[in-house]
Amino acid sequence: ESSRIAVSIGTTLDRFIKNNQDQFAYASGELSQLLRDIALASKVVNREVNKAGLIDIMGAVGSQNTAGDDQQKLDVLANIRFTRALTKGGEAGALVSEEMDSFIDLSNDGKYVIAIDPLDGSSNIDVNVSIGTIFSVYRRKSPVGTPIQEEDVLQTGDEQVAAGYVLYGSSTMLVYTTGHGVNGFTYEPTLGEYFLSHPDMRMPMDGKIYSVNEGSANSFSEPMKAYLQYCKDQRYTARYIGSLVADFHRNMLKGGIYIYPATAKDPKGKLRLIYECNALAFVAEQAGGAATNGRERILSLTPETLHQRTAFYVGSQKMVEKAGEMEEAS
Ligand code: AHM
Ligand code: MG
Repeated sequence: ESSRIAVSIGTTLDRFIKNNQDQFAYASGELSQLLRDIALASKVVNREVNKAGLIDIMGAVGSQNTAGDDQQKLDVLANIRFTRALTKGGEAGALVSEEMDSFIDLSNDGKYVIAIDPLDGSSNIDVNVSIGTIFSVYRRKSPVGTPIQEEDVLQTGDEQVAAGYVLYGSSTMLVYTTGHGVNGFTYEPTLGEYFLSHPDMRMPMDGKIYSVNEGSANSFSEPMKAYLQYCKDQRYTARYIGSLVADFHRNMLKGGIYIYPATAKDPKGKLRLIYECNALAFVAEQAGGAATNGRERILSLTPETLHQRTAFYVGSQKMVEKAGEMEEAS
């Protein structure tokens, strides 16, 4: 516990990052700058998200992203904002994004690799429901100044040096970890600052909320169906926004489990390991929660491709364990 980050309330994100910089494994200041860049881009995206209902930036632009989903204009904008913010500083050597087929090699001396879903939950944009940004930071493995290799962009989640998310909700929040616990910051729009609002976040060990798209239940595995029945027998509460960051965040605060299992449509699960699951798995574990693919820890999985999908079970430790036990027993 002594390795936990030092916190004091009334602290801006900038000050917090500065105060805790020496906790980072490689305290060169570059990781701090990356976190500041992400925070700044999220403020710009937040502004666009808030304006989305007012001006005509909504709707598909006619392109599809790699996963074949309709790409909304706001997704494109968010991708541009984050890409710009992360390429300018020189700290990032490569970028992986949900919105881009392959990774970007920034051919610079950047020591870090960033994986990002700039705007997740895109089906919720048009209907004014919460959406989020998810990010992971890795150290690059190949020497700086040489071309980015697969080993740089296909790292296991355990190798993340920082990860987090931004939730564009009733308030905008930035939640992140550098491997020393999890801290949450709430955006004050009139001041344009994030303030530490949720120091040292802990996910309840157990909970009573389950978040699954039960409309697909007919195509779930037998153990998964059995787990859903178990949730009902326990009289758990069903909550599903369909926006991963928002569902995750609620369950982190209240105790619960989010599951996106294998389905007939997505036999390997829908969510992407590198830029959706790993970051939330890191945050969950750092907050005392757990994340698996039903059987194995998400953070121990070795990705084979950039846009690889995985089944995702994340949330309160006891709930993730229970769902896993039922899976194992099958
Ligand atoms: P996206 O990356 O295309 O936005 O899809 C990811 C989203 C998650 O935010 C959410 O948890 C899930 O897809 C919902 O999927 P479904 O509509 O199949 O329940
Ligand atoms: Mg996504």
